Amino acid sequence: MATNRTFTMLKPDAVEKGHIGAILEKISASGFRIVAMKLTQMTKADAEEFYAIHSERPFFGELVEYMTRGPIVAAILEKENAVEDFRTLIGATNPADAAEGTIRKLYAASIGENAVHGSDSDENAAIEGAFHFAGRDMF
Ligand code: IDP
Ligand code: MG
Repeated sequence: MATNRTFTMLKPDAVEKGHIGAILEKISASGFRIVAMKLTQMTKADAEEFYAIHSERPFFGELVEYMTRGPIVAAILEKENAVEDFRTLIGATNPADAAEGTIRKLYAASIGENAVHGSDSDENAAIEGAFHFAGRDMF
């Protein structure tokens, strides 16, 4: 079922570089409403669970290290067709392949440190949102 919601994280590199404001501005200007949002830091166990689907990939250790090294901004966003439209807004996983004007093209350094997460399905958007937020923190 389409929920019109997606889940995002502004990853540690984006926060370290001071890009929170610019990225949130772009998200708002693209028509997404913020349903929930917080500055938080994932533990190793959190990152291993969140990215469990990638646990057999060669970059898994590097990914967990990166995602836990500093605070992130976690948020749930609402818009018609949210999952697909947000993936379009962030661009390809590798910023070298990302379209002009996308968040990853503008703010990501590499395929590993790529500034922002976006859910890849409605089902995962719901799972990932619930991983970070309780119902009482969603508006
Ligand atoms: P996505 O974030 O665009 O959905 P996924 O393939 O789901 O991309 O990978 C999850 C995250 O793992 C990426 O956003 C990136 O941070 C990291 N990652 C993916 N591929 C590589 C790689 O080849 N080397 C290092 N890190 C990677
Ligand atoms: Mg993914």
